[in-house]
Amino acid sequence: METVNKIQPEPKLIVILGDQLSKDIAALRAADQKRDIVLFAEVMAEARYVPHHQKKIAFVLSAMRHFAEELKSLGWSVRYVRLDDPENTNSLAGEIARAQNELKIARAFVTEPGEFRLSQAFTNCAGLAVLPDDRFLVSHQEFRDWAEGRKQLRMEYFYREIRRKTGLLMSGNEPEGGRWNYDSDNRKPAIPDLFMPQPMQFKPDQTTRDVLQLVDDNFGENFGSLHPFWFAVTRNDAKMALEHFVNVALPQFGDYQDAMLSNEPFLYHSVLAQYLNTGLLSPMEICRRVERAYYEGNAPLNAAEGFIRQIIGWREFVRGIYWLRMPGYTQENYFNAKRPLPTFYWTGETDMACMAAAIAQTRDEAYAHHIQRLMVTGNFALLAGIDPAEVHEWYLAVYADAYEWVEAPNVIGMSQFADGGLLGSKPYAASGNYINKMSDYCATCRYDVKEKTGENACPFNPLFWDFLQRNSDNLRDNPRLGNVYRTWDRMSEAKQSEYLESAKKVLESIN
Ligand code: FAD
Ligand code: DLZ
Ligand code: SF4
Repeated sequence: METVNKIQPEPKLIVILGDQLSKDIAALRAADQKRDIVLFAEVMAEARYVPHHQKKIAFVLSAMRHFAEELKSLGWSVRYVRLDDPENTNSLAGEIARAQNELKIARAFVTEPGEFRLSQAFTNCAGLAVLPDDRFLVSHQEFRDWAEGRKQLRMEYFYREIRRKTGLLMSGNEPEGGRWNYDSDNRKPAIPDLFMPQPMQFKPDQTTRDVLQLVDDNFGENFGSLHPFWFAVTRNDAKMALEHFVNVALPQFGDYQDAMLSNEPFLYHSVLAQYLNTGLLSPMEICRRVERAYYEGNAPLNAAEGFIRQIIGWREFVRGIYWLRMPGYTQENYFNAKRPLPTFYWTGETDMACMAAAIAQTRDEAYAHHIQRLMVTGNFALLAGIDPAEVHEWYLAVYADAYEWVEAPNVIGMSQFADGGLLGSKPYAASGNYINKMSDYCATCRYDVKEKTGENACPFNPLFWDFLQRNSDNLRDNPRLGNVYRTWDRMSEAKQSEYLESAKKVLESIN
């Protein structure tokens, strides 16, 4: 009898990064469970490329360990390299090469990394194939095609296309309720409420406690409080956090989306971005759940639409911008702003009550919601002329949800206008009046928000005018700023000098 010598395909190495913790990730779908080896590596290069908040490192490493255990329990062969492994080469490229070498595996597969620096590093890895990351709704090519030939890129038009593509909150070809965007209904200041919802909190298990010890030992000097640590670190718990958000906070999410309140770091926000960005949750499952809440009568349309827009609109849009403009995007500096980041961004020691509150909760929770990031810490940096590269590094370091693909366009583009208006039609610059309208911070502040100049004036007030003056060449012709420049032009010279003098004193004091 003739024997047939079947050639067995060689095993592959399947690389899973710390923000790819999903069973549906492309590299795992390309794997053969019976033959291939899945690699996870905790490495110093990833823990140190910016001085991450302690909670962020703990979250990522614990979620990696839990996901690796889950895969093992499902029958996968897993090679898990811990941070304190004496053989650890401490870079992802190094660990891929070491695994290939030790396991005698030539071919490796990874899903495309979210950050440009890592995607560059992987181009030099022998035998490594990079698969597209299809956790997003829009591919790089689709975004490039959409952007091609447009003078300005505006999220709103992009968003409408994704609504049509996904069918989310659509009634046939029309948006549910007849309008695409209910943002104008979403600007109420919040009212203190004894029953304010809080995000769901989880008790650390033994795996998380081990990681907390590791983080304390290795990164104890980093910014941020490690304890209490309450993030979900598994998909099951993250799903519970989603369910909790939909039930307790979503109905008010729309109305109070832009509000800020002392001692209420989360308000009606979902606090899901860290789960979404690491793959514990997927964008469509979150959006479908929120859409269902609307159709079942458990959330108003302005909340459901506002929330879904953030995910299928802003989140996809900023990712498109990042890959369209990298490399180079993180160095853009339209206003040529040069001032170093003030130390109080790290210590929180400032008399400005809004800044102190946003920084303190960033330190405690590795979290601040969008309006705090944009209109408090971001606005101050913009007005004060802080070097956008330093601002970018700070944001990348301090939030549990921070990855460059989403952080950089929000900071360089939206918040600092350092890309000269690619992402936004005008800078998000505001005086103290905006913060006073949307928060209760000013009531307890050492500064007076109604004072325009002088020692007791809210620093945002003179800085606002100083910013517009300093950057007049770049901004005066912006049609959306016509009114503010006309107001400035109508001021007496004495008043103008008072503003500029006052701003100078503020800037001297922050140095
Ligand atoms: P919610 O307010 O509940 O919003 C729901 C979801 O929508 C978020 O979880 C997030 O996935 C998405 N989303 C909302 N706004 C945006 C946006 N502008 N861009 C992209 N996605 C958005 N988001 C990050 O995920 N990582 C970052 O590093 C990051 N850095 C930012 C820096 C600045 C200066 C600014 C202005 C915004 C930044 N954002 C970032 C966007 C936004 O502030 C956060 O996504 C949000 O605060 C996370 O909290 P949440 O989950 O409670 O969001
Ligand atoms: C954020 C992070 C940290 C702190 N540590 C690791 C790690 O040790 N190993 C790993 O694979 N990923 C880690 N990550 C996530 C990566 O930085 C992330 O995959 C890249 O920034 C690409 O988005
Ligand atoms: Fe912030 Fe100015 Fe209000 Fe103080 S007065 S909390 S500095 S906006």
